[in-house]
Amino acid sequence: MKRSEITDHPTVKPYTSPSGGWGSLKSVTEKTLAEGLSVETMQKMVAKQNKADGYMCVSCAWAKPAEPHLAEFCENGAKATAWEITRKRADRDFFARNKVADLRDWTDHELEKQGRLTTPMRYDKGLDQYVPVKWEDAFREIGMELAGLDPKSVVFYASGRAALETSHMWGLLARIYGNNNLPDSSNMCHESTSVGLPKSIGSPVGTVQLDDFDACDMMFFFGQNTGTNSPRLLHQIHDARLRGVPVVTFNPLPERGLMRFKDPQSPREMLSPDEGVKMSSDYFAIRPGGDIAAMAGMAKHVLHLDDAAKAAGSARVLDVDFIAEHGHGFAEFEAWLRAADWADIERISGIARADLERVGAQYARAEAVIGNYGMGLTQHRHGTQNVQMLVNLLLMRGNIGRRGAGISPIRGHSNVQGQRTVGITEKPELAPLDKFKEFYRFEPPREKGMNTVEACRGILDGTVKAFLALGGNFSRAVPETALIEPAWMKLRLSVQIATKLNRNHLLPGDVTFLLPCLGRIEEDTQRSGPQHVSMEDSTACIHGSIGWRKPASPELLSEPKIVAEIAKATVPDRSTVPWDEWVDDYSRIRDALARTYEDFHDFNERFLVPGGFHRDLPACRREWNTETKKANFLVPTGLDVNPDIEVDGKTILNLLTVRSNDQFNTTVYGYDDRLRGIKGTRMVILMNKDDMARMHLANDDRIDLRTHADDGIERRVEDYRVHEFAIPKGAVAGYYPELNPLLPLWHHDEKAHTPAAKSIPVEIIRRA
Ligand SMILES: Nc1nc2c(c(=O)[nH]1)N[C@H]1C(S)=C(S)[C@@H](COP(=O)(O)OP(=O)(O)OC[C@H]3O[C@@H](n4cnc5c(=O)[nH]c(N)nc54)[C@H](O)[C@@H]3O)O[C@H]1N2
Ligand SMILES: Nc1nc2c(c(=O)[nH]1)N[C@H]1C(S)=C(S)[C@@H](COP(=O)(O)OP(=O)(O)OC[C@H]3O[C@@H](n4cnc5c(=O)[nH]c(N)nc54)[C@H](O)[C@@H]3O)O[C@H]1N2
Ligand SMILES: [Mo]
Repeated sequence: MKRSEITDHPTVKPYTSPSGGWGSLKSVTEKTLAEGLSVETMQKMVAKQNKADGYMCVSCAWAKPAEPHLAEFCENGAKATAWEITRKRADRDFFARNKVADLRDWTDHELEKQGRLTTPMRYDKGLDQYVPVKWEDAFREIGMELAGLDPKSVVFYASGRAALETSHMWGLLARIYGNNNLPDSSNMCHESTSVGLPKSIGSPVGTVQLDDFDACDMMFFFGQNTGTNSPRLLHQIHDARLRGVPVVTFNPLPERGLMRFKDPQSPREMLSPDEGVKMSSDYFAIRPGGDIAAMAGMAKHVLHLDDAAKAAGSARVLDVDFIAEHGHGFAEFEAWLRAADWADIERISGIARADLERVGAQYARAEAVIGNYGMGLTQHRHGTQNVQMLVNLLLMRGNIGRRGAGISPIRGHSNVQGQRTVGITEKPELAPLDKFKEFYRFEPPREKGMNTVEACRGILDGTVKAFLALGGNFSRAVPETALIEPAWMKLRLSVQIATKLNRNHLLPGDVTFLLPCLGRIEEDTQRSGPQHVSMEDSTACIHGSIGWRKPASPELLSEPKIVAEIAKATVPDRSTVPWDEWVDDYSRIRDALARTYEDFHDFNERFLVPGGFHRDLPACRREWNTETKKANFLVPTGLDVNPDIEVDGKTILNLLTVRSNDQFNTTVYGYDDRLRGIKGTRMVILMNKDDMARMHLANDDRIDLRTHADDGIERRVEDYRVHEFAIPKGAVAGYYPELNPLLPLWHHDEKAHTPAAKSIPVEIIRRA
């Protein structure tokens, strides 16, 4: 099998049907059947997903309601489930048949499509194959290897899926071993949120809960593709729209889910011939990177309306009481806004002043506003400032810590937020190290560990010697693929705990293990019986989850068991962590979490309550854990989020890398992006028709892309096809992770180090 990214007749046509609707049901059914699953299995999956007595969906982190719909799942949740519980297996025979070098030619889709990993494997250099290894031998050798390395040269990565219980153990393992090298997928994702929000409002996470969506009277969506990436949130938007709530969306691409939606759970909508509900009252095709400018325009208009109200002696438009009691830095922010030039705002955002004034006036009338956002804000050079500017806008009218209002970062992986809550962090000040010391009698390291960008640097310069991955596909998800991949193969030790085969597993170091684990949907039975695990959703609610599916192989171990065994082999007797007792009964890990984190008190009693329990966030009750003890208005350094990137919109264009409707991060389910009308390919670059005309390009013309950077490194991807699309002039879009070779490692948010995957300066080169 060879790389075959392009089918014979790929097509790109505008998609005019609503999201949800029949297209969604058809897509789910096809994917489920392809994984060899029966109708009964599918029914069981529907009955259990996101229910209090069932399992938490393995796809996105969106909130799970206390009173779920009968079918509390969505197109992509169902696909992710089918992908995990597939009947296909990448078993011993598969690895005996295939050399690793050959597998490196396969696509991401082909690799994962082989099915679930079944057997622990060790890489054999002589054979260039993975061969079965006994679990105990694997653990012993990993422990011996780690004992011989400087702890500072070892990385413990976590992708955001593993449960709170496993994450707690993973963080302890790293610290007992001797480092805080705990990068998380969050470093590539909402780190701009985790760094930005604490400075603004003293909370690292969003302040809204599900019932706020019932009480809001306006919503913003900045750079978040709800229909694909958190489809269950479409229900909240849909219901708000039926109540007449304005939803104002800023997105360079026409994302179908935020335009039209038919609720697959509403027979009336499904049977009606109309186009579904109009999801955004206004949809602005903002220029990528134009968000601070657009927000400044609206905020400027709020000031203008407030001036007029003051002059007329009528009720103020600014929430002056809130600003006086809770705000800090408003005067500087106001001065900055007044000085901002409308011509710059229009040019940088690509949105007309009249439009920004119109929605600004709408905002000024609304009493309870939610600011939703995703990667379109966080993955820029000024990602953190983007987030803080949205907070500024909300604070002007007291929209934080009030029912129906708040800041709403839409998180990615199903427990990515929770991992950060329980100590998966490279920043020592964010973990309760003193408690770890007291409870487990070891000396936790106090130096800062490596984040994702720093771990990549260490891999490139050879200072990182070992990489242990609790899930994920690190080498594929990070920037600079072409440099990272060969450097990875120089590692002394690579340990990958995974459910499915991916490209990172095919980059062996000297000593390499592939350790297959149970998925969350599977029964996890330990000495005390069937085990629950838990996770935190995007709205800071913590839920229990229990699997029901028979494990994909009798050889699989649970993630907590694997982590415990690595710990016992690596750091025996260096702490009093009761690894075995914890594995026997996960409720003891939850007791340990309850002791460690105040928010988790009575954890075992509360975590199975329908809807989960909410972590206590001071910002929600207007207590501000910031240095000023106030909610801070923070002045951006400029209107442009990528000021130092030379995108002239002529030869150098701004590439934004996005997800298709047929993928979960580096997991590629298929080659159709139904909601963007793309069929049969991922090797496509979407372009504005005027740019195409200017460059004399026609649909289906073949091109290469090259990064525009003067650092002496040639970054290039080859043989893409261009296609006309509704995208602003000067911008192009294509799919992650294939385009990651173009993303320089240094091109990241200046404060949070989130790779700036939405603003890569590129040149287009026509192929002969
Ligand atoms: N089915 C599915 N679900 C997923 C995932 C998946 O891959 N598949 N991934 C999960 C993860 S880990 C995450 S982090 C989330 C990601 O979910 P999103 O935050 O939706 O991330 P992206 O798909 O990268 O899309 C970002 C959106 O921002 C827009 N955008 C790009 N640049 C700009 C800009 O400068 N300004 C504005 N306003 N918009 C811009 C893009 O057009 C796109 O619609 O989804 C999670 N859920
Ligand atoms: N250019 C560009 N790059 C990006 C992004 C972008 O928008 N553009 N987005 C970034 C973002 S937001 C993120 S979050 C990262 C994602 O980075 P990662 O989280 O590292 O990547 P995933 O693709 O989610 O990982 C998929 C793999 O996880 C393993 N897996 C799945 N389920 C389980 C499980 O239950 N347990 C274990 N142990 N393993 C499991 C499977 O083997 C699967 O192959 O990528 C980032 N990279
Ligand atoms: Mo993410």
